[in-house]
Amino acid sequence: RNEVLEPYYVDRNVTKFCPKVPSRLEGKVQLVKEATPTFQDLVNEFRNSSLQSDGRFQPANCIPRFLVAIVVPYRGRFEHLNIFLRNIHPFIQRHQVDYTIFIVEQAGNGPFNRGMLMNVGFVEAMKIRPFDCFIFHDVDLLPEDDRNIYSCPDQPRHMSVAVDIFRYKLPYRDIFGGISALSAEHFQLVNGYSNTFWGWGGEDDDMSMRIRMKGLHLLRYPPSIARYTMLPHEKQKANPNRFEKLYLGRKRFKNEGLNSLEYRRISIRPCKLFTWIFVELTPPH
Ligand code: BGN
Repeated sequence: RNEVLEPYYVDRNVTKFCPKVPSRLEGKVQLVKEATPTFQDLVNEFRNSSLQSDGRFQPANCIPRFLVAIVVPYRGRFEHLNIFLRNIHPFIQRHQVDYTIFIVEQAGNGPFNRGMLMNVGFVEAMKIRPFDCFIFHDVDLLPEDDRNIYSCPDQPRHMSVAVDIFRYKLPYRDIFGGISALSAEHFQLVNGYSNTFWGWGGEDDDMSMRIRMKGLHLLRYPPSIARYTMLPHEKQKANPNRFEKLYLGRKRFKNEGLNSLEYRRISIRPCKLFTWIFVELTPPH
C-alpha cells in the first residue's frame, strides 16, 4: 500500500497521516436533487477540485489512511448517476481518503445482476491498484450526514442504516443492502458476492449470510448519522427464485462467488468523474 501512495506524497513533501477523525466535517449536508442539464456541465462543476480523470481523488495535505474503491453497479440510470456524482464527490472528499469511483455497467437487457457487477468491480479495481477498502454503493442513495465516514473498519459495515423510504428505520437486523463497506481481505475471505441472483433481491442477504458463516459481524453507525435519501424510481421486478438461491447459498458459497465469476469486459475507460467499466455478464451454464 505504501508503495502506491508514497511517490505522490513524497513529491509533495507530505509526511503526516490524515487525522483519524476528519477535520472539516459539516454534519448534515445540503443535498442537490437535480441533475445538471448536460454531463459536461457536471464535469465543469468539478473543474477546480483535484479530481483526476479516472475519478480518483487524493487528499493534498496528508497521507490518507485508506485506499478506497467505490463500486457502483449500474445500468440505464443516467439522471441518477448525474445526481449521485454531484453529491458524492464533495461528500467523500471531506473524509480525506484516497478514493476512486468505479461505475460498473451491465450490457444488454437481461435481468440485472447486482452481485456479479460488484464482483467485477472488485476484480477490475484490484488490477489497477491494491485497494484495501471497498464500498459497494447503489446509485440512487444519497448520504445526508458527512459524519458517516466512507472507510473500512475491522468488520464489514452496513452503511445505509436509515433510509427515508423506510422512514429512517432499519427494515431488519441482518440487512446488508444499499451500501456496504468491506475490506478487500474480508471480501476475498467470503468469496465475494454470489453470481446467481438475477433480478431484484436477495444477493445482499446472501452476502450477510457469508459474513456470518465466516465468523464476522456487521457494524453500523447510529441511525441518526447513517441517513440516506433515495432517489425516486419505479419498482424493479423481483427475482422469483431468490428464496431458493438464498437457501442453497449456505452450502455452496465456498465454490460460488469471486472464484466462479465469468464475464467479458467490453471496455474500461476514464470518464472524468469515474472509471467506467462496461461488461457482459455470463449467465450460468
Ligand atoms: C429484502 C430483500 C433485499 C433488499 C431488502 C430491502 C429478498 C430475499 C428474500 C427474503 N431480500 O426483502 O434484497 O435489499 O428487502 O429492500 O428479497
